[in-house]
Amino acid sequence: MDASGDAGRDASSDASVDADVDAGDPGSTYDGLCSVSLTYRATGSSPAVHAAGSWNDFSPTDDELVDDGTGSYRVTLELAPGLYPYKLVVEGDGAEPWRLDPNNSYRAYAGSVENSGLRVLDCSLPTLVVDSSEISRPTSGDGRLVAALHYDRREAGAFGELRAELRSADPARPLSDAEITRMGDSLGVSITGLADGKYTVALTPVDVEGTAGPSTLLPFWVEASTFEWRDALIYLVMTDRFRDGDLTNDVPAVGALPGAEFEGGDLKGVRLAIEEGYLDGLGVNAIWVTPWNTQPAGAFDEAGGTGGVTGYHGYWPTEPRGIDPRFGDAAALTALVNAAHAHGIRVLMDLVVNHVHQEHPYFRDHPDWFNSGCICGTAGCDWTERRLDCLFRDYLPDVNWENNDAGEQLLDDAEYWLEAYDLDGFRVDAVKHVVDGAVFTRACVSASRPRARTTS
Ligand SMILES: [Ca+2]
Ligand SMILES: [Ca+2]
Repeated sequence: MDASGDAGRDASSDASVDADVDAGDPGSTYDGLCSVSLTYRATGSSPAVHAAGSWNDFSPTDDELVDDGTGSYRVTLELAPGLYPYKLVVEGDGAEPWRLDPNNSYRAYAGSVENSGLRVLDCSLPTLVVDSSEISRPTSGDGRLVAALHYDRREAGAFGELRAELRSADPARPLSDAEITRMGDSLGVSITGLADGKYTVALTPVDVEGTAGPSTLLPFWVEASTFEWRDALIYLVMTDRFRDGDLTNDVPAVGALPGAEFEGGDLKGVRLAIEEGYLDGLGVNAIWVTPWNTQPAGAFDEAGGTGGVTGYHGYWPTEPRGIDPRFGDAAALTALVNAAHAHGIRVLMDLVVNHVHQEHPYFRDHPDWFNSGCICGTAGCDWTERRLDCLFRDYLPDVNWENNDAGEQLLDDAEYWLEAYDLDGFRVDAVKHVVDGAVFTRACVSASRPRARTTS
């Protein structure tokens, strides 16, 4: 997924399921429920349309979407913040009545049934909505961001303080008074004179009662020519085998098969190569880095049963948000990303979402988040027929993406990595084995919920 451009477009297409602005008296009347609207567009017929979801026990008659006379149907619901699987029940146009909401790409499951996912945000928190944003670079050294936003208070108090900062490879700095224009609930951002590189404007609204809302992030690049992912030259970096930049984190062999030990390559080695110009010298403008997640200490049987393999490749995560010390640490990853950005190189994280290693806390604490399928490729367990629930190995529990709690947690973790390390996107591992790849990708993008992202 693209961490910037596509996410912004997808978020806006989901506007129909965002909580509505409530014109009532804010704060004092908040009852724990937030209004949220569903819309449906009918063409060529006038069906009866209802919303059937977990909030009404999937009743096909309780919540009717009303036609405004032009074929635009709408219902406004009052729901507690959370995620609700639902379908639209459209009767009278000749097609199967129960259907996914064509206006909403997000998915949630009820049992093993795929549904649309209605995400109701916490409307007691103040939020900012991005109305527009534009990047320009009239000359080298004068990159500019101009953005317009507005304060959306819903059940929060009136607009109080605004926290605004510019993040880049340099230490973050607050935006100056000259860079922010406030008029009522409207907000303008105008930054000029930026050198080439990657930046993120982070805006956090605080209401008059002192409650801070979610930060709105505007990541953007200032660069001489517009970057297009479809034209990118992406280099796959196998970190452990690329370059050993830090001898102090090397570990002794654990008795694995030849070629299956950790060999010492690390994040620092990748950074050094970038700083020397090795990658941009090849014309590379994006790197896909094998997973840096914490891996098990020892070796585990490989598929042929002839010996052990370590997690040198990185695809056996044992922690949701940890970096393996054999690859480096948080400072090493931050330094790598900063160096890449300084060389005009995007960084893709290799996101492992199909499975975890059996030592992972999610498997220990939430066994219900995992499939109890067969081992892929064994008798009666075809790699394709059982692609969704088979286990690669018996020590690699397979995540059940039909469990909404599991899916939401893995998406939260993905978002954490993206924001904590200013990454530019993901390469999603083993997509074939995770519900529908397209659905997952859309869900991942849509998950960039209140922290709206725009522009690239
Ligand atoms: Ca090393
Ligand atoms: Ca799977």
